[in-house]
Amino acid sequence: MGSSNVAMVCLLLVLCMVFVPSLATVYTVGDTSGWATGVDYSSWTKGKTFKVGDSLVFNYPTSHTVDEVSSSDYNTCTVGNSITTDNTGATTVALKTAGTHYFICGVFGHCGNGMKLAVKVESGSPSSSTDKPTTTTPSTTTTSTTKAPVDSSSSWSVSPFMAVVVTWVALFVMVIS
Ligand SMILES: [Cu+2]
Repeated sequence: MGSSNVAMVCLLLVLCMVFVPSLATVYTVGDTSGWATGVDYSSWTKGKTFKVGDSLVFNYPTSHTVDEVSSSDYNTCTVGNSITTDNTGATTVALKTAGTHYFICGVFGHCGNGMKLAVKVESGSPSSSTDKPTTTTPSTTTTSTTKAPVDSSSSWSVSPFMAVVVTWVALFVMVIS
């Protein structure tokens, strides 16, 4: 019985390791519509809870940009004062600080046609402190670019699969011990 208890403890530890990183959510802005004119991003954010450690993925043709701006520039659709800007077509923005973050397209007229996104980020950390100690700099957000568009479901589909594999391995260990 002693060895099966050890196996059970190992199982629980590994399950924790598998599930904890998946609590940080990757949101694909606009889902299949992506980052484009004519999309209502205020209804896209409705019902979603954004937390520090989550990230946003913007997918768009390179005729658009992703600019983080101040609340006043967001409200007035003022381009040219952006805090960060990117136009690679696939922009990942890590939400590192609580508060509301504002994004618009920097192409004149596009913000007025709907390309404006306000995301209210809650401080309730997705227990990101327990995984990799990512010595976070106190900057607002960092903009990194990824070549391949990241699917919003990717962070959720991998971990449960790993959990199933790990569970079977642990059960196997318990049976043979
Ligand atoms: Cu645009």
